[in-house]
Amino acid sequence: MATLAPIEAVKAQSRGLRGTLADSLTDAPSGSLREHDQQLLRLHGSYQQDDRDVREERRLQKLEPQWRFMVRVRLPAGVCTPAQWLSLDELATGLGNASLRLTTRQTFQFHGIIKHDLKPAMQRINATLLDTIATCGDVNRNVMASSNPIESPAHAEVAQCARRLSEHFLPHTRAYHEIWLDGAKLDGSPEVEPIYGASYLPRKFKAAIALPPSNDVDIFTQDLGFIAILERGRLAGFNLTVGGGMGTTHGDAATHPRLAEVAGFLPVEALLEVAEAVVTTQRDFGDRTNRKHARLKYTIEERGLPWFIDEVEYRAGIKLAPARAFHFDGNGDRFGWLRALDETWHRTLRVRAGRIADVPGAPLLTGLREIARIHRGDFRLTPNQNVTIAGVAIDDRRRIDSLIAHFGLDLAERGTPVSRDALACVALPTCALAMAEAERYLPKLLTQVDATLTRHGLQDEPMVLRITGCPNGCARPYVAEVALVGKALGRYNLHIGGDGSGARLNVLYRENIDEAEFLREFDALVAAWGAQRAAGERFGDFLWRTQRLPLPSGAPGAA
Ligand code: SRM
Ligand code: SF4
Repeated sequence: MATLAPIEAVKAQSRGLRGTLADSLTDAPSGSLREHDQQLLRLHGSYQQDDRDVREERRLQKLEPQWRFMVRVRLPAGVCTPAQWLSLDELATGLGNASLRLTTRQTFQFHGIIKHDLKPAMQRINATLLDTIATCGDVNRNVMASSNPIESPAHAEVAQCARRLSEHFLPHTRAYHEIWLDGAKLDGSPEVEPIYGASYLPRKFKAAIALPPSNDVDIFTQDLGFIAILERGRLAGFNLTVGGGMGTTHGDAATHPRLAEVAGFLPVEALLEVAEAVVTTQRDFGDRTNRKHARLKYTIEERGLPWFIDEVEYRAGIKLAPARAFHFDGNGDRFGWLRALDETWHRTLRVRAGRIADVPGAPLLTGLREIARIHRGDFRLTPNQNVTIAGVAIDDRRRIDSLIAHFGLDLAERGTPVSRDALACVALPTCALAMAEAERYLPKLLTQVDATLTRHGLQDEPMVLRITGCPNGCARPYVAEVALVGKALGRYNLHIGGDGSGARLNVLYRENIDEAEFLREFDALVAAWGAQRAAGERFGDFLWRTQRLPLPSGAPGAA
């Protein structure tokens, strides 16, 4: 019989995620935590990292790596108040690396926190009525929901459903309160985890709710998804989607990205029961022996969707109805001022690669701070690493506009469609798994991509471009029309052929290419697109129609 992955024992023996974290935090003089505690820390919402830019230099100097901590906030549906924004900004400036990083799952990350400041950082986040519980690790992560309130009258209901899901799947252990908030210490056996059990889930687990026509949450990339179905403007229920995931490993054919499948329709009242049935089925049947094979997508792939649906229906005590019709028209954000049905206004600002910092000529952190000082609505972080200034009264628009202009926050309006929609994961220097640059390379890459599109007169056409520093897929690259996936420093795999709404996987087109090779390939493809496209045809659709990409087996026209 295959043996359990080592982390299974760490979780099971952690006494409800306590481990020796409290002691590790005060261990002197290292800036690191003990090894097992580093793994447990993730379930509390933080990662131990080191600054890879100085790793080699410090090794040569015989110094320990420059240990720093990343902290991720739990923010269901990405909604926060201006007061919370200001507190998080203060925390980033005081204890972090003076930047707020908006993630592809609609929340904030802090980078660069030293061990000594980790507990104060957690306490300050809690003082803003937010927390970081279960934002990393083998649990249900931050629950996403379509971000733009103008799209539908059901937006508030959907955001509320995301909050309910997030709360429902919070671990029951009081370890977080004990360790970070000086809550009363456990006396006796650890708390029972009614949903997760002592070993939590076999792997990370991700849930989202999409509100058509927007697929900004990339619903088909999620383990568990709910596509909101409206009847006469009211939320009638959801189509359930299961088994999506992006992560893969270069050279390991047993791993691959996968699109979720639509399993059926459920009424709103059954949301928690069905979600819990999906989670507990994965808890009981997910592969705990091989971390690369432990996501729900593999459980479903191997046992089949009919088996999975039977199991979920049995556990939830309901029968799913046939899925209802739905339509997505894109997975990007909508920019500029838009009026919602309640007469409030919303403006989405482009934040390149989600990084909010003050850099010469672009004081984003200061600009958004000034907006937060006067804003009376809320902020919505989008799944595309952008931020919406939401719920603005008509009379406040002028003041906000003048701050946007003053601080140069109108990147969306100044950029091309491809630069507005592009995503990049964090990668170097903080991500331990990065093989190549992503966030730091994005500005240069976009300049070159824009130049290519302009050369062929296509600069005003939309195109979903994403880049990641490794194949794990944190910017959901495998549903982009063009994606660069890091292989080594300066080298990427080129994937092409997504459909612009997150409903089709792209295809590996060239392996391990450098910038010059990418630009050559891209130029040739764009030239053909410009010359032969049907009216309004998107880049990805053109590539499929004209079979310019290696067709996956089973696709129409494939060998
Ligand atoms: Fe991710 C691991 C950053 C969204 C798939 N991801 C990591 C770590 C923690 C690296 C590590 O394990 O040491 C990265 C930290 C970098 C840093 O310095 O901050 C990291 N992931 C991110 C973020 C910040 C990317 C971003 O630029 O916004 C996103 C944080 C989301 C959040 O707020 O929770 C982020 N990661 C995603 C997504 C997209 C999504 O969830 O919608 C994916 C693909 C979807 C999926 O999970 O299938 C994703 N991250 C991974 C994987 C591959 C998982 C797999 O099934 O193989 C890893 C590695 C792992 O788990 O072993 C990973
Ligand atoms: Fe790091 Fe890879 Fe995720 Fe990028 S895709 S943040 S390099 S794990």
